[in-house]
Amino acid sequence: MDFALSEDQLAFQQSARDFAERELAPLAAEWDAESIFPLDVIRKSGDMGFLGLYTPEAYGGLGLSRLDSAIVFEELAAGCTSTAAYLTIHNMVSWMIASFGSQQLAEQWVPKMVTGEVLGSYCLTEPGAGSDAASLKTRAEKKGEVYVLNGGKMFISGAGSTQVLVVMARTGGPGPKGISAFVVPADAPGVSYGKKEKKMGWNSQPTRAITFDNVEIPVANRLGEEGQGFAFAMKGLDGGRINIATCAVGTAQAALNAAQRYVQERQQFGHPLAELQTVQFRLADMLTELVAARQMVRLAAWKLDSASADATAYCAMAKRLATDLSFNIANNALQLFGGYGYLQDFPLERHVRDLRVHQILEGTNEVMRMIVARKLLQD
Ligand code: FAD
Ligand code: 2MC
Repeated sequence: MDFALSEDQLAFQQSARDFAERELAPLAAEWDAESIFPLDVIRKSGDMGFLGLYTPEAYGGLGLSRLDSAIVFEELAAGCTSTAAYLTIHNMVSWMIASFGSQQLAEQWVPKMVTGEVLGSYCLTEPGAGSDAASLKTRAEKKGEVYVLNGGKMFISGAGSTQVLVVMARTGGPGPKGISAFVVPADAPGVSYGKKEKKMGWNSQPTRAITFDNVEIPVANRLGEEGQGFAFAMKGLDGGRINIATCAVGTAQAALNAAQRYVQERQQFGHPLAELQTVQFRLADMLTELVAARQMVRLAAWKLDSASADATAYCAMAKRLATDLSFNIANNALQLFGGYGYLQDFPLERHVRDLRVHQILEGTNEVMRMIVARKLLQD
């Protein structure tokens, strides 16, 4: 067993770190404050391969492993959590179309997604179906050569600014087996968007509800067979949860780096804060938990890469652990900054606001515990 990163992994990590320092970190506060979705920078990230990290090479992606991709996303998140997190969702969508769509459908959409000409959104959640995703009600009725979509989605990341939607909709009876997945052009007649939600964090990407009113899409836009959509959605989320977890770790690292510097500069009671053992102990715990979170994420990514039978449970464990620990690390870093941590002049309050939602989306941390406990009790 070798825990060291390979030369290739170190090179990916360095190029992602350089991109994050050059293109993301300097503008992250402004994007947050003004709710700017930085389309130009997102498209530029396509030149680096970041829009198709684990998308198959056949469609222009880099075809990296989940582990390699996690290393890259962690670095990007240290620059801007919210933008990096959107990149992960886009990667998940392009991977789903490439993996589960017909060759023709994949050729139609995926190469354009890898360059950034087309950006994607993942549409599972509905107003009445969040954690209980299999209860979703959006319907797709087959009428000849088309499906007619009716219903609504809630909380869709990127919505209104993306060009392609992967939509989970009901083609059959109740429950997960009645769900199919479709590729829907975001500007198809009958697709409409709600207001841009005002959020606590993740402000550099829009979040909107979507309504489908008699939206006609070709049968050829279905991913796989009828009834496979829920399993596809969950397979997408296995990797998505690693991504959300690794973005949390990257953000926690950025917060810890800031705190480490600050306590050595800030003087109170005649000496730097770093000389206080209570501060040292806090930093030691933050670093220990950060390393534990990162290793858990990498283990889960490796499980997914190895198609291990318990990969889903490991992805859930990693998402739960890393997002909880990372939120606490960022919150502790804010505490070490005292009142300054609460000011928008420093990045700590943004890190805390951005990380909070990592405990909620791509499955709440309660749902993660449910997945882990089911696996534990079934074995
Ligand atoms: P609910 O399911 O109503 O849960 C409310 C509370 O009850 C939670 O604490 C939950 O953990 C708890 N709970 C529910 N059931 C149980 C149970 N059985 N046991 C214990 N506790 C339980 N969705 C998409 O499809 N695509 C996106 O791009 C997307 N982006 C998002 C972006 C943002 C900023 C946000 C906030 C959400 C996004 N979501 C997206 C939706 C997100 O995945 C859901 O919010 C999440 O899955 C929870 O669903 P809910 O909000 O309906 O909460
Ligand atoms: N991979 C492959 N198949 C899977 C799977 C996975 N990871 N998870 C479930 N399935 C299959 C499962 O095997 C079963 O099929 P079968 O009966 O043939 O074995 C089927 O799907 C139904 O699974 P469950 O019986 O586990 O379904 P249940 O309704 O009990 O709920 C649960 C499963 C709670 C885990 C799921 O609804 C869930 O993940 N909820 C959270 C929703 C969520 O994560 N939303 C995120 C939205 S995206 C987002 O937030 C973004 C920011 C993009």
